Amino acid sequence: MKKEFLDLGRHPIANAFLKEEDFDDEFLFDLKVVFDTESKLVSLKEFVEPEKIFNENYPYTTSNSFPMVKHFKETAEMLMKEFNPSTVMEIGSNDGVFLKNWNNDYTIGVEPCSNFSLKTAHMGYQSYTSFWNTELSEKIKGHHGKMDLIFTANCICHIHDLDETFTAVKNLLSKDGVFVFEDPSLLRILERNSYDQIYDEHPHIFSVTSLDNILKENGLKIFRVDNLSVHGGSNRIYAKHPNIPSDNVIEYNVEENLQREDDFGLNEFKTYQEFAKRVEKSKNDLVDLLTNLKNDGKRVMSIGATAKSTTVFNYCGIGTDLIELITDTTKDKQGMCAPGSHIPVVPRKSVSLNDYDYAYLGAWNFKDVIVDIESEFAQNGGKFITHVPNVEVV
Ligand code: JHZ
Repeated sequence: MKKEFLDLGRHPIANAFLKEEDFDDEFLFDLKVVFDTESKLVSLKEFVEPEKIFNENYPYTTSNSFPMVKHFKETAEMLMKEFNPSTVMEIGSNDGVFLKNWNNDYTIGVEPCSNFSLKTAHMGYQSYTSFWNTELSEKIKGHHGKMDLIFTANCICHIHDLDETFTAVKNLLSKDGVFVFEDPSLLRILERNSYDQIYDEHPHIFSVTSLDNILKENGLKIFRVDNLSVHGGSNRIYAKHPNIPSDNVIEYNVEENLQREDDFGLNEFKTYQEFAKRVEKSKNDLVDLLTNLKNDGKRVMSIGATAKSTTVFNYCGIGTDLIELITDTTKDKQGMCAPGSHIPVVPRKSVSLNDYDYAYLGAWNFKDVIVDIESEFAQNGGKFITHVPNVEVV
């Protein structure tokens, strides 16, 4: 049974940056969140059609966030060392930041956004421009055989039909193969009040508990969980076929994660109702802070035109009256306006931060990196604002 606990109001597509002439046609939907009392899965109440989101105009590229480039290099090295796979496939390969660490003789990318699949094809990787499903897994099996490593990051939680997704993975995974995937952690979101991980691209938000339930139903078994700091706290799940006699060990960290989530209350509906109250407080605190700054004549801008900040600005009703502009390193976002709030997005180099008193961290997940890069702003008296875990000036 799915029970609603959070209503964030009307929202645009989080990465649909737009021009002024398109404001009137902007697509909006109800961003509400539900908890499934049986599987313990947290999902959006209303899903947005994937083709509306992931197409040749999709602007988010992993390569524009250099800490993520390092993360995926280290991840690939670790997987190569430990599993030494002869065949590798990545689902949601974006602009090839993970793929490029593997030999293109035996590595395949799957990506529905053709702007990216064309790029990885140019890099020499067999690239399928497609959403992930059983039909595609059959096609790949026919062409390349089964895969020893199926990797995917920040992608499985983007797919509506999880049964179909995991069945398709099982179909293509070799007998001793490993399925490794990373997504934001529901526990960390509730602990840190980072409600801005909720947007159209994330139809599900995973706990280890819900994944354990759903993977089991679909004939896959979790044998390891790594807790990661990326994207404000993610889990890397390792799964394989059950009953492989050669290696049947489930590591202690799986039970540890399940226990930690249970202790926090992730299996109880009231935990989510309490989270909803904290989300509302966060909104009120942020709006109060920005309004007071404005009334004091202070100037505020934002760093990182993130999908997350689309949620914050639209839920809190923040527009150019409270935040003048956003800087971002991604060319495809620059010169556009942020979805819903219509705050202009500009290249970092076009702005002198010293003209501003405060910088809101739209990319709070890169706080340490950004504060370090912008140390001159702080030395000149500039201050940073974040809402994670609490609204504060840092
Ligand atoms: P970042 C996206 O979410 C969407 P977003 C998606 N749904 C998802 O799950 C995660 O990524 C993986 C810029 N930047 O990573 C680059 C600077 O301007 O928090 C990016 O546009 N200066 C697929 O959008 C944005 O900020 C910097 O110094 O919430 C960061 O986006 C750095 C480091 C980044 O993901």
